[in-house]
Amino acid sequence: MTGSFAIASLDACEVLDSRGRPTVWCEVVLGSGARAAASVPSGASTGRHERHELRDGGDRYDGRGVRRAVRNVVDEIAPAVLGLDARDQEQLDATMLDTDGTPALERLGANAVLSVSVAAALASAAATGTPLYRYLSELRGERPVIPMPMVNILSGGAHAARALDLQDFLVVPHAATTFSQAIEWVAAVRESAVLVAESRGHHARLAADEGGLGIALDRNEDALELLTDAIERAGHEPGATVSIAVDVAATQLVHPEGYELRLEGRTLSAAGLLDEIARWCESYPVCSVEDAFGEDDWDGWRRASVRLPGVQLVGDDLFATDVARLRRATELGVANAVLVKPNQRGTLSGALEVLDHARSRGYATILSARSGETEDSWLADLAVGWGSGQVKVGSTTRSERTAKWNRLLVIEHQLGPGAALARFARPAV
Ligand code: 2PG
Ligand code: MG
Repeated sequence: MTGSFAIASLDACEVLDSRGRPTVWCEVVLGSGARAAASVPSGASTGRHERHELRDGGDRYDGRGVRRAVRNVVDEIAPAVLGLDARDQEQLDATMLDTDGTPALERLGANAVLSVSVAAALASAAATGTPLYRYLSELRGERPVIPMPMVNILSGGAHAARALDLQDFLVVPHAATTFSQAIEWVAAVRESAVLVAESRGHHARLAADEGGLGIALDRNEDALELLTDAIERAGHEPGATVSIAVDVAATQLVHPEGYELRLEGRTLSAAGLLDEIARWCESYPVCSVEDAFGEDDWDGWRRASVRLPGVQLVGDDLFATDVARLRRATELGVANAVLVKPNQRGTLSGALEVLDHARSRGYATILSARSGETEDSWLADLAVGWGSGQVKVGSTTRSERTAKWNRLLVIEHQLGPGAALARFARPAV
């Protein structure tokens, strides 16, 4: 039996992500002949604490080639993992970490390691004749649950040539009772956002890296106002059925004197930024704020956690999908939700460890794509199989985004009337 699940061969090559930059594709073949492939994503607003993404340097693709990472899969990882039982994800991932030998996967590259980690899980699922989401939920002995989507409508920051300082203005359709209804609501809000923006004289047809609208507004707050109006125009009561989530991505705003809002020509102290965010949360239907402070501003984070107890406070760069950083936060009472990005960590077992730790401490979990993605949809299966509760994939346009939403729509269809959509729970005050 083990023989048929034993890793028989690995193959890898360089493919392109949605920004036209190289990324790693890997195929795993098992003893039974079952095979599966996965390609890995890449961020733009990457945190300092993420595992290392190995790039070639040199002239090709402005130094962004991944031929070394590809070679590492074939020359270094393959000899170490051939013969291992692909169902034993922890052993496979631990073997790759050992083979690398550095804390941040600097030698082999987190991109190389993750491609094998994911393709092996997909191959194991294929060998058992089950889709990945079901394979993972059965391993956990839990029912598959469809995550509540958090969907990008307006983009700024590193994803939209800094049209706005804040990176993502998203919506959470929390009163939806099915996933398909949730997506339908969100798509209507996006359409409304275009109409509202155009009625105010803005050009609103340019899509940013994640498919969100890139609109040149005068103030960051104008995006909150526009989004609130768009929710209303789409037939919803802002805050009652659909609310706003913001990813400040504040690590990108860090300035020697605090946090710089370049669009508005002002620099705020950490206390000033917190006042501003608190005011936004009072004036607009904001239910979730991600990376309100920089990745190492533990004091700012602590103050925000005291001041905004009823808001979902999500750590992305702060945690970098690292369990030690999450543990520190849970001990200090910092944040109440964690963004889980498998490529920040480099392995599926590492990402699942963060998810489980967060859950055990009552933190919400949001499985997240990156701004550079491929047409792969394994993230959708992870979100359902691991029961992450929420998922963040970008906008409802661009194929690398719709690949994930469409996969979730198909999973919901296949689960039939029993398909459960996770509820968005506001943090208890
Ligand atoms: C984020 C992600 C996705 P990036 O900051 O949450 O929106 O962006 O992949 O560029 O880090
Ligand atoms: Mg983020």
